[in-house]
Amino acid sequence: MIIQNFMPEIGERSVQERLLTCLRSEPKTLPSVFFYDQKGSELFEQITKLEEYYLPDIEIPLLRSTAKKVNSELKNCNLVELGSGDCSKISVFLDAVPKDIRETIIYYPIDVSKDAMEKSGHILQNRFPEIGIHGINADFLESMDLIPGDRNRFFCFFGSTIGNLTRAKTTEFMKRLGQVMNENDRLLLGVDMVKDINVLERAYNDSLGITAEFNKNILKVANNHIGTDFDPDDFEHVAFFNKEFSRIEMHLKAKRDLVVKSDLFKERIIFKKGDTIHTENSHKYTVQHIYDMADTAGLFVSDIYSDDKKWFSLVEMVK
Ligand code: AVJ
Repeated sequence: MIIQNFMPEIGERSVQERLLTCLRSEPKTLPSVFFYDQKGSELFEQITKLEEYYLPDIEIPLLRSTAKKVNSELKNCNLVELGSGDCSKISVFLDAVPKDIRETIIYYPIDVSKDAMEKSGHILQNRFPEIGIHGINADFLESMDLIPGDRNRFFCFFGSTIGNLTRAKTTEFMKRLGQVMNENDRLLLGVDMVKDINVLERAYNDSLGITAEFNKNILKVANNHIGTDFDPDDFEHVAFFNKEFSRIEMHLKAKRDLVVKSDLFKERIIFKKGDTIHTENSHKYTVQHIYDMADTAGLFVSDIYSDDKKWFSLVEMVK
């Protein structure tokens, strides 16, 4: 296994600037990438096991059944996974691909976290010694053109991660991918589908309150970076389906008037009771949205693999 590093050195200073800019903006926001410190990643892990959080329960068997259907397309390919994380999804996917095909694959995980990649890459390599692994430590939005086009490329973007991007970012991402892809390349994109609003809202308002804790943990992450004195107990977890934008939105709502101070800067962050911090969007798609997305990218939808209830889809696109 080799890992190539393309991450620019992002100083703590610019991380602080980013957080401050978000908290100064109106309405206030905190970017969802900041959920995932050690504690946040543990809480997310717990979310994936919740009865109400249906996504992994559906996506994992779907990864397996889809891998079986597309495995002939994987022969001699560069298998690129955008945002590979802990490699658990690709592991399920590859497990359903016959060994004689796996032997011909070179896997290119792309992720911002070098630690996660080293750790999960080794686990994957032990499980599938026949696969070449070439890790790319980079932001997937900036790095899809780093993958050699000497062989057919099979791009994977699992886990509904695309759902966290804004509409504008999604368009930018799809356009770039459309430019990078060649005639023989393919894309397999995981998207969570629009469904009964109660099912959607329950998935982000679980009865054990784990999602609430996950949401509030972002305030502790902010405290660690910018020395603020946010008390998570001063905020209420709010998650609802915004029909107009077809997305679950998560917010933190101030339970009372608050003044947040920091050791690092003089300015105060003022909250009136009921003011919110927008922490996450999780877009949900219709078949129409899927075709529109392909259109923007100059790609064609060649297949949509879904579960029986059509709750989640793995969309295959070609140029
Ligand atoms: C990891 C982005 C797929 O949007 O459902 C889970 C994150 N947020 N519960 C999602 C999340 C609240 C999750 N993704």
